[in-house]
Amino acid sequence: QVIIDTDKSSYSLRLIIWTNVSVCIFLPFSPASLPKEAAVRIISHALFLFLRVSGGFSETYAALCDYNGISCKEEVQWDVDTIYHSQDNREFNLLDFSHLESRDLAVIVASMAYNTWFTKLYCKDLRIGSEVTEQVLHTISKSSSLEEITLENAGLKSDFPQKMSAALSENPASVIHSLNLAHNSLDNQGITKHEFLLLLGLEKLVSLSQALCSSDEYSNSLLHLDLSKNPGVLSGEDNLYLFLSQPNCLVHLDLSGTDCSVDSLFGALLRGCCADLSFLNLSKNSFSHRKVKDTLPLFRQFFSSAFSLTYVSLASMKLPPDVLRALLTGLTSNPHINDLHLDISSCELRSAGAVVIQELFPRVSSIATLDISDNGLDADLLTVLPALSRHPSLKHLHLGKNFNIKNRCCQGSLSRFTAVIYGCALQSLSLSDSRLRSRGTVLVNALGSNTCLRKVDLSGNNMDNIGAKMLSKALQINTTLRSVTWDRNNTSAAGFLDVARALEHNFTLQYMPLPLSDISQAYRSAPERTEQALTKVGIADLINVSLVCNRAAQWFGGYRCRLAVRKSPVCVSFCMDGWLATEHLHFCLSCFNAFKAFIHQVL
Ligand SMILES: *[C@@H]1O[C@H](CO)[C@@H](O)[C@H](O)[C@H]1NC(C)=O
Ligand SMILES: *[C@@H]1O[C@H](CO)[C@@H](O)[C@H](O)[C@H]1NC(C)=O
Ligand SMILES: *[C@@H]1O[C@H](CO)[C@@H](O)[C@H](O)[C@H]1NC(C)=O
Ligand SMILES: *[C@@H]1O[C@H](CO)[C@@H](O)[C@H](O)[C@H]1NC(C)=O
Ligand SMILES: CC(=O)N[C@H]1CO[C@H](CO)[C@@H](O)[C@@H]1O
Ligand SMILES: CC(=O)N[C@H]1CO[C@H](CO)[C@@H](O)[C@@H]1O
Repeated sequence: QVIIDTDKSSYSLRLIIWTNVSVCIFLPFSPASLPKEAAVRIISHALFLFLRVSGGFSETYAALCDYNGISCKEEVQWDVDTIYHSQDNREFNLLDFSHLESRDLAVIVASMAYNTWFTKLYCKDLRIGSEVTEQVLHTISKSSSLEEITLENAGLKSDFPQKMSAALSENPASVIHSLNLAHNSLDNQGITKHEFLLLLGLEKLVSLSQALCSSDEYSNSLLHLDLSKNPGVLSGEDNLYLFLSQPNCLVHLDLSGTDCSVDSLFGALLRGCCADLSFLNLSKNSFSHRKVKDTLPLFRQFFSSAFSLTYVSLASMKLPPDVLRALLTGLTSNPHINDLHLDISSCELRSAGAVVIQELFPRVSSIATLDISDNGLDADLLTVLPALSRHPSLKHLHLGKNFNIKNRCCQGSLSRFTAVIYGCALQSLSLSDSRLRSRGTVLVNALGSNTCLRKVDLSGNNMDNIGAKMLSKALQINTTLRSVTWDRNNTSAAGFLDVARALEHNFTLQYMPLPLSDISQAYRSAPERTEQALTKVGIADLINVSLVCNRAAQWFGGYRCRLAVRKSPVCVSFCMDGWLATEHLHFCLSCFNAFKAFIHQVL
């Protein structure tokens, strides 16, 4: 969802990003009465966004130049399109353009923020001004492709590391794993280089213990420690425990996937991290069964005394029932926190865990979001259910992949399930990937009369067209639902027509992500009817948008496509350039229809 602000009003568009290359845009409003000037601004913004996510560097660059009122340097586009692409070069070297002005460099760097081609940004012995630095930070806060950044001897100011760490924390999708800021005289102030390595969770940490314990400065300044997905990084690193057990101001600790034994950590956390720690991700590790009994009291004590926790993940590890008991007991007696997001998905809880939840969960009022998906609850769901429904503050529940119930017992239990779960005050519910099949229809049907749920995820349930029909009925009765996710349900054109009809009569639903997987399958077997359904959901026909695709075998064995929009006298003429896998082409055509409709309405 993208909100576009113009002088007078704001418009929201739905952008659906697909395979990094194509984007569908849906308009939930009718822009018929817009003044032309506003219309042009909206469309150029939309196209601009469209281009930015499309990976087409030179078009993004052109649009940005235009937007900033500077002339666009053709040599930049030519270099990128011709030299970089033909040599399969993904390292952008600012030195190639060092003769340009600072403003030009800033726009070039800004064009990389949403670009998916370049993975490296290189600059050495070139002093970059604040304009460029600012765009580097912006790009860092947005890019999900940049992996390596070299800004060596670039005249960076001493506050750069702090700003960079802020930019990084805004960008959960960042994949930066290498950073070279040598020769910038940054070390005297603020965060040091070692700390940077820690922030980035570098694969090859030089020496964690050395970095952490070399001085006191870390305990006074380190806020964010992310060592995730580095199996073995903690082996022999007793110094980490030492660091954690001293008073510190750590807010964010991610040790997921580090092979650490979770139970041995809590003694340290209890001593040093109770005050500030808010985010704790320990997923994909394990409990060492040998020691677990001894450490349970520490574990419980930590959860009863932590002051600031908002997110805890112990997902994807076998959680013994005693540990679950200690966790919930601890949280129950913690008066400091509320609104906690607890992720204990894929913890193999099964029957034993279900009993603990039934007994203790209703009293853990600090939890607002609970993920207990994929825990083999199955037949024990009905044990767990009353505990969930009696819970005073639970708002968001992820319960999918727990419905492997034998068919004959199932219909009854699902209706009971439905009655209970819809009876409570949940705002969002995810039942994705539960293979509910036709038995899920009772659940979908009941959505119509539910009055609390605002968001529901029913994807991956193979509910077929009958499920889609139920959904359409539920949507036609006014409900509080704002968002429905429906995909991977083996829905064909007939099912989509039902849903489309319902959406014509909806009054409350605001968001339904395009069911890409079902639609592309439906498209293959019945393109016309599928398009018809898509058209009903607000996609009209339009003349003047062209999508030209050339077979270009060397590019990923797919098509090289160019989207052009031309309309005089307004003269919008932007292009999207991208690579499309063969099997995606058909579906993309319908995406483009949506895009066309948007343009048609606006211009
Ligand atoms: C916690 O870590 C796991 C594994 O690294 C990751 O998949 C998950 O997204 C993390 N949680 C958050 C909220 O970042
Ligand atoms: C839904 O709400 C709209 C607008 O409030 C109303 O016109 C319509 O009759 C309602 N439909 C049903 C089935 O309640
Ligand atoms: C999908 O639905 C079709 C009928 O619409 C049915 O023949 C087919 O078996 C279904 N596929 C699966 C995987 O359930
Ligand atoms: C559509 O675009 C083409 C150029 O691609 C142009 O020649 C033609 O006049 C346009 N048609 C309309 C109706 O605007
Ligand atoms: C067309 C499609 O994606 N169907 C999926 C529906 O959901 C099941 C899982 O419940 C998948 O296995 C199917 O592939
Ligand atoms: C007929 C009707 O009310 N349709 C609405 C369905 O929901 C979308 C998104 O909020 C609205 O734009 C439609 O007007």
